Amino acid sequence: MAERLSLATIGSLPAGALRVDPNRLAIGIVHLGVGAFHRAHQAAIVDETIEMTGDERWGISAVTMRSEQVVEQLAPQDGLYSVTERGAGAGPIRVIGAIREVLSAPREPEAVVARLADPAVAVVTLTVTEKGYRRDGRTGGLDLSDPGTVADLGGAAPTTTIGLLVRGLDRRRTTGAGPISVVCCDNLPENGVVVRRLVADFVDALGAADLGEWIASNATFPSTMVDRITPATTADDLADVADGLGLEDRGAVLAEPFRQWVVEDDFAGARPDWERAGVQMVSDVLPWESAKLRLLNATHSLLAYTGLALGIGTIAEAVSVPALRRAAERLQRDEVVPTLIAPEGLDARVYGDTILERFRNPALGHTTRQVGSDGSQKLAPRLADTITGCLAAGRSPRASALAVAGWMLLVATGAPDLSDPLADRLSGVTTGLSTARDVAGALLGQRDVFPPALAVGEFPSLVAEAYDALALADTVVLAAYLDPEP
Ligand code: CS2
Repeated sequence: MAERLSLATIGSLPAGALRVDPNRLAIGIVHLGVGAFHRAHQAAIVDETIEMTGDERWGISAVTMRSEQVVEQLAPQDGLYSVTERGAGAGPIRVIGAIREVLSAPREPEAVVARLADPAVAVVTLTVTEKGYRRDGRTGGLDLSDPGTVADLGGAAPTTTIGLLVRGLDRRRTTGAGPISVVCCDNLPENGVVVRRLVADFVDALGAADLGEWIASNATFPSTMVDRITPATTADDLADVADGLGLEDRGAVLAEPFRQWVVEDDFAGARPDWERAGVQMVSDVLPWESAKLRLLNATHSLLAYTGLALGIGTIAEAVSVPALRRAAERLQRDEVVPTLIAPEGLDARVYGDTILERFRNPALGHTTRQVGSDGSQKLAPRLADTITGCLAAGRSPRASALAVAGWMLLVATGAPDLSDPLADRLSGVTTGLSTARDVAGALLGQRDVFPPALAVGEFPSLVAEAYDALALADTVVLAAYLDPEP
């Protein structure tokens, strides 16, 4: 068994794998939600920025919000881990030195609050996934009935993302730690606006007017679009990485070579000179976020759910089935592109094609099950604007309906390992319903999952039609559903 990667063993890394000196970095960023995506995206970009600029203020304090596994992976390695690119254009393996501390929010909330209030910290980034925000699906605001939020509001040691963040902001206020920028990196439209609102809801519920005022003048919430396909690391991947590195790396992540980060340039204090690592700093991120969510993530969900219905294991396999590829193209070209306000200079159709090309990357092994998780949280942000846009323009959103129907099929058949925070309640909603029409109506009527506009008019019958087609798990039937005889 190879020795483990850590500060003590960096001397035996392949030449050039570690590009920054971890020992020299101060902590200037707190990251909440240190999963594989953060490691492959923001942390890797910060590492590269430090390399390019020599600005050593921006080491990361990486906080896990739930899983202790991340601590076991990274703490014995002094925060070091590697990123391996897979697919055409892959660069050499890189060891990331930017993570300088690993904290566990459930175990040491006070240490996290103290770090959030560190005057040297000027940026907080977040990847806690859609469900980590504990929103009320009906209003988009904070779900004030969520037990974790209720406990945090009551003054318990904070366990929720927003509770923890607000505690940290309050500590900054009382200690005069200075301004801070809160940078959401989750796949939600206008993600900065969302987090600002959730923070405001929490502060309102506390009745803390002083804190609200302090936040309004000392904190900003830039929106961002983040993109890099990062499948969960497997045991085989770990063995490959150990071979390449000559050291065991239990925190290793694998990703496609492509990556993109578009950030609204609205910072309250200092920030890394991210431009130097290719980050796009812009005044309006919304068109970038919408294009990415509606073209990439929505198509991902469509391929995941139709793929799962056909028993297909990976996104790369799904996109090479002609009927599913047709569905993906139809979603992009006939439903998203005509209803999207694309960022200036971006040809949305070409962008869609490059996304499908990325999905075809056979080296990623990105599973349909991983992308299909948490559908109740993902579908509306990815598809609702496309569906309502098509309906308003007299277009029939057949491919969008297929994505929704694919998720419903999983819910209604009680797919045993479907990971979704609402799985139990939603499969209960469909118990005893015998027709696709009933299932579609019952699930589209869930106000915390879908907006009301999807439960009326043509859409429920389209979803029912898609559901029946998909339930047969026959690509000929699917093709006929997508392109019905006039
Ligand atoms: C995927 C995303 O799992 C999912 O829901 O659609 O994680 C996707 O891979 C990333 O957003 C790509 O940037």
